Amino acid sequence: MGYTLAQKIIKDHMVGGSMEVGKEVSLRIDQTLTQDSTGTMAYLQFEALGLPQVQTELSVAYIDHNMLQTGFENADDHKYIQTVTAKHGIRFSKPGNGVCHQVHIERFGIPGKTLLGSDSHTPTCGGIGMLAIGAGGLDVAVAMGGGAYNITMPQILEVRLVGELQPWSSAKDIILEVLRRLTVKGGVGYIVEYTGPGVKTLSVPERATITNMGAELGATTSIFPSDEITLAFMRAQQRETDYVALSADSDAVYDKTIEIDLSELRPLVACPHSPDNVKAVSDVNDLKIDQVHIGSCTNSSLSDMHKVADILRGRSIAEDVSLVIAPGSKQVLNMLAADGSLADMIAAGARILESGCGPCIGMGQSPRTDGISLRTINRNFYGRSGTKSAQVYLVSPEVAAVSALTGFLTDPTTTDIEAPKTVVPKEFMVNDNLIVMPAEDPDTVEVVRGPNIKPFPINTPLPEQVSGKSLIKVEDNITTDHIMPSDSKLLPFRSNVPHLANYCLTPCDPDFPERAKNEGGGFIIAGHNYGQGSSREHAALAPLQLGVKGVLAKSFARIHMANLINNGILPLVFDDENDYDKIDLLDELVIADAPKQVKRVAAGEHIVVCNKTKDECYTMSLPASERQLDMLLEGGLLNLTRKER
Ligand code: MIC
Ligand code: SF4
Repeated sequence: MGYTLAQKIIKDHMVGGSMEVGKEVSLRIDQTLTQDSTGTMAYLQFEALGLPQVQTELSVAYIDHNMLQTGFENADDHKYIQTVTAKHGIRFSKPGNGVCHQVHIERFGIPGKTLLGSDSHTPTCGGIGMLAIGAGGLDVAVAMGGGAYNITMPQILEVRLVGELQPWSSAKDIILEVLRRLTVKGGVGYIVEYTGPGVKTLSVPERATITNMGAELGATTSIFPSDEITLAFMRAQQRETDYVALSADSDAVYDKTIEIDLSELRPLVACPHSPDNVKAVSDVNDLKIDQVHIGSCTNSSLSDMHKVADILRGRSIAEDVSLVIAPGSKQVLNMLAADGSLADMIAAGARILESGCGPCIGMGQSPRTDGISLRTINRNFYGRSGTKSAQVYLVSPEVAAVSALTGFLTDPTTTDIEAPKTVVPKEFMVNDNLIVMPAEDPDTVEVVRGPNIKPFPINTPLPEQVSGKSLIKVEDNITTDHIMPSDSKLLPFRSNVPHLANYCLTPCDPDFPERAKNEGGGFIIAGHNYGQGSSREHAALAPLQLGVKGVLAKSFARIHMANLINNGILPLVFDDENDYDKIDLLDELVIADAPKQVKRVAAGEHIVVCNKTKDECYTMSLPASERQLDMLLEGGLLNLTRKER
């Protein structure tokens, strides 16, 4: 029996564990990336681990999220990251160089290698056949130090593409169709592999849009084969020597297969407030819009921008619409400037933003009260734009640009505008002058720490009895944007957990932080897919700061569950989902003999949580590997790693 592409890369990088589905497998990590909003914490943790130089083949630190310098905080973090990376052998991508995933695929990604990134959209590099996985900052810190990254061996979901996209349909519509069919939890426990004759019709930037937004499925990662189209892209980036041809064996076996006929896809839109709330644009037509944002790591490549420029050329945006465009990287922006496309965008009325995440993470351009914003980004979670009452719709760059002209969400097939084609240039403009190489003499580098960098909470070993009240009860699909909101006011405090903790879970319940403090900590009660979305470790660190000891949920999202365990917080899953209904706010919960119970999980036993208020007990599973159980016993990965030294 042959291997799928992902299985081949896993096999090549396996340093321990087993490739049996559901078992833990340890992977050697070739490359890492961090971005600034998770990176500051990742480097503080790297320092706390006492590691000298990075052990990876390549590690890059990007500045792309915290780009609004409305006070000293962000600039201080930039300086800290620049100096700490210089000292430890990491390349530094300066602010202005672009969004981490866009730059990484342009300049660094290599087919067949492993990439671990402290950002959930790291799978973007799966577009060139890399096994690229998003993780919490601490996992990335350990990988930088040469440690393995452990995953639960996923099943492989094949998405077989046939046919060819029709004019006005886009790569974005392919991934929106996958989301429509599978939902935001449909990818949990899977790697998504794209196969079939339709693959050859898609360029690298199109493939990258699809693997990028695979994060919204909850998948471990997504991957395309590496073929002559990949080669042409890498040659155009002057990186031909990094190319390796890769594909699945012809007799590979997939755990599940879905087929998409590209020729049947029509322009799609994800409606508020979830990326899987997908409809045909023609079914929502005529929605009046206030704002259009084109950019983000999903749709900011040069070919996306060229399509937008083609649509805007010689036309003018609607009176009531604000159009903001953020090209994904300096390379993209520079080439748009050189070939005149930027002038076309400006002439049409676009507001050009610097190359970074910007509005995607609420760093500026928040819509008006009750505003309708059309965005090419990947997440339309509640409140993420920075305006709670805003409604964000996710679309392709083509639909976004046409709608900016009409002032309404518009199905472009109904207009007389000519559909633009996806063209990847034969040669990209290569100029890496915003990538700073690490210091040749690290000992001379002084790491500069601004006053906003505060000590982060570290848990203590698991006590004999874990007890506390139920502090909040939330529904299904709670995102990390609910747990630890991030906008222009909060993002500057990513290195100040005590401050951030005051906003923890406030979109669900404004009183939660205060209650948690007054009660001396306790438990969070949650529905399915708790913690979907971002890799931000702050969604575990802020609850830890507030004394949260465990989360009792119907199910968890992958990265968030790992982050909870890394920080010594118990993620427990109801054996009987009806027990969720039995727990009320402020019920008193107790896990007796906690260390003994946790140790017995390795032998297949479940954890008993007793509700003293109701005088009843619930059995719960603790979906953790043996190593993760050790972490929980020690109070987190940092404590365990230090102990093992
Ligand atoms: C996001 O898109 O939600 C982010 C902001 O890039 C996050 C990282 C973070 O919270 O800093 C992610 O995707 O992991
Ligand atoms: Fe940045 Fe948005 Fe991409 Fe996250 S999803 S990395 S915030 S552009």
